[in-house]
Amino acid sequence: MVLRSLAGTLADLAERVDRRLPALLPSAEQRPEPVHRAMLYALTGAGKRVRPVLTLAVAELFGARPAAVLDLACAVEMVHACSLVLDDLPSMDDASLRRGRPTVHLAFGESVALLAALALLNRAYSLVAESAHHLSPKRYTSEDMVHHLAAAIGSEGLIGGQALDLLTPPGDLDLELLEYIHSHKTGALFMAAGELGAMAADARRRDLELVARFAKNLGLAFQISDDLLDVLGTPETIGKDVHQDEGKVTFVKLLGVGGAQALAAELLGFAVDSLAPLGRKGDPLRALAHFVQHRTR
Ligand code: GRG
Repeated sequence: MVLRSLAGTLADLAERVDRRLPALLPSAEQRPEPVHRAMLYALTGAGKRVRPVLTLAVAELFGARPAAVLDLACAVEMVHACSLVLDDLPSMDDASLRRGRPTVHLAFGESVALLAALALLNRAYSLVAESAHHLSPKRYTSEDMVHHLAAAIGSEGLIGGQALDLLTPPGDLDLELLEYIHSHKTGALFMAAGELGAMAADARRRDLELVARFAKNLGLAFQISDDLLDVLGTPETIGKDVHQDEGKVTFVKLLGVGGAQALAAELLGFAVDSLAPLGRKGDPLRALAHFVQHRTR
């Protein structure tokens, strides 16, 4: 019952993000129309909004009002949307379906997809800078927040994880390297989402570390469940191509379905354990971990 009402709270936060996102983009009628339309297309549709919900839930936990942090959370979703557009390109995952619709490069062409992805990333940075300026937390500067995001996305973060995912010969991949790849490719943005929420709410440094630990384990578990859905899901349920990972080394390949499920559960256990100092205040984050454990899309 409690979990059900918390799930409702998370769904409300996701809806707020959904409603706000289009308003943060230039009008699709404005030049260059194809790029603006592609940005909107990439950002909307049936996304789960897990990362911005994490930002909002963390910020609220440390005393910020969701309305004050909404644009910051939307910036996190813009970075994620950018990464999906790039990841789907023929030179990367070569995917045809995303959120139940043709991928951005199939709908708008490859050059427009690239430009739209870069424009989303730029918009995200300007929103983080503006939000940080308006929120002006005492413990963190705007530069801290912008640098934090930049480091999470850069070659030692998300881009680094993606690069190794694409470039490592399958024979060289063991569990340690796979964990490195996914904790960067997926975990780094989860960490930044949580940490930016905590910084926006002026959380203490030790709370920032707690959030980072939670989000890192949540992000890695989320990626493992993504690998599992690639094997166990259908295009209708998950809204994207399945068996995309067939030629790749994944957690499911290395550990089997049962082993990957057990590892995801263990990581979510670590994530939830790290919330202990928060007591019941941490319940929305526990509900998020529960969502990741049981997600079917
Ligand atoms: C410069 C931001 C940037 C990226 C360049 C392409 C790239 C480097 C990185 C790809 C990172 C990536 C797409 C990782 C996969 C993470 C993942 C599990 C995606 C699926 O996320 P969901 O399930 O998707 O949250 P929805 O559609 O629900 O938002």
